[in-house]
Amino acid sequence: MKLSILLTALATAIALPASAEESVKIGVILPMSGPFANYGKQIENGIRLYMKQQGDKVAGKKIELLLRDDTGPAPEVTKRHAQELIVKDKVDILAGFGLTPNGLAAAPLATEAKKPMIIMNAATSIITTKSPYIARLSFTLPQVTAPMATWAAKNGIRKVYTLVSDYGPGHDAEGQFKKTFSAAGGQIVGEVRVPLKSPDFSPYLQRIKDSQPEAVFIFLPAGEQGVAFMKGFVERGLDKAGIKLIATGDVTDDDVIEAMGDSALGVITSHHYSAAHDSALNKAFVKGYAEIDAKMRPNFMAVAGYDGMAAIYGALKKTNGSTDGDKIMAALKGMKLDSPRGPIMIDPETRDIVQNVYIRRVQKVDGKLYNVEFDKLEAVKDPGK
Ligand code: VNL
Repeated sequence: MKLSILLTALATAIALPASAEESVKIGVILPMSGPFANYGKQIENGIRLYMKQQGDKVAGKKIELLLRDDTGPAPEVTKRHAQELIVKDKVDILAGFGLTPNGLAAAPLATEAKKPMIIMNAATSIITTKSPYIARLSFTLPQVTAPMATWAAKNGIRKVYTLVSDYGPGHDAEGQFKKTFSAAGGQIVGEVRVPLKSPDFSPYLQRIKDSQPEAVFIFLPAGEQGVAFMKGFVERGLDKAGIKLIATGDVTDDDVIEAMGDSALGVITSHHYSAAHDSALNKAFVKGYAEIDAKMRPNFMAVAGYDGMAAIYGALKKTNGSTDGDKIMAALKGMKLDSPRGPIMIDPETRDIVQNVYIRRVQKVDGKLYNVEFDKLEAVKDPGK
């Protein structure tokens, strides 16, 4: 009798650690060094904030993050990390992907291994079509560009020059702007694509000024490039020449807007997230974020990291902890979440995000620069599909 009790106790003692160690491994690939390092950090902070608020256990399993640095636009580095995470580390889910070329590079591996792949930034429309295991919790360039083109046409702007970064998201932005703006009666008076790596804006700015458009529409990947463009725009007197600057919110993103200084005041952009978004959920998000990282203000990438985790947690709850790729994808399709940016949904057909897009103006709030939302389009799907 005593022995059997002892044996039972012993068995329980042995079994417990084993079941407690059952985990869901998430391989997160992000730019943690190089020119986009801040953005990897933004996404990582968003992920960590969600886990801090919700705990690191879902459906009885422990969530384990394996973070890898892709160093910036480097598809071959991403591919190597994805391969190792799948084969060696045996991750259940891939996540992250700040840049389009990196997201595209990992897509075939997700398909082959049947691993869900949660996109937390990369925003070229086509990405979600590259694997049935991809779901996107960030945005697409056509999704945020079309509202900007519509707003411009409605507000009396007739002649626009476009300048975009010469890769996937830039091509998407240029194409969608042209399409929507022309359909609304606007005219494209010039267009230029600038290199993804360290563009020098001076010659382009001069050409734009000479062609006297009413506005210039730009897409540049979030970061230093927007700051450089804005500086040149003012230095070369394009603002004084009466040329308006309109853009997707990548350019005036919360991470760099303060570095732009007053030259950014009045710039109109369209995007899905601003740290100034007026909702209780966002106020809690911004406050929680400051406790994770006091040096940074959360931007659109932070919110995508946060929502990406919310989607993963939600899916695991629905599958009762099963990490089967097909079951997770089925759970993600049609999922609705309340995000700090507003209501979001994963389109069951495309696995891409459906969300509000806001029109914002750069203004000072308590002495700091913010994108203040003043108009919105509700439940916008990616028009690029
Ligand atoms: C991408 C799109 C990158 C938007 C960005 O910043 C951005 C991308 C780094 O898909 O590569 O603002």
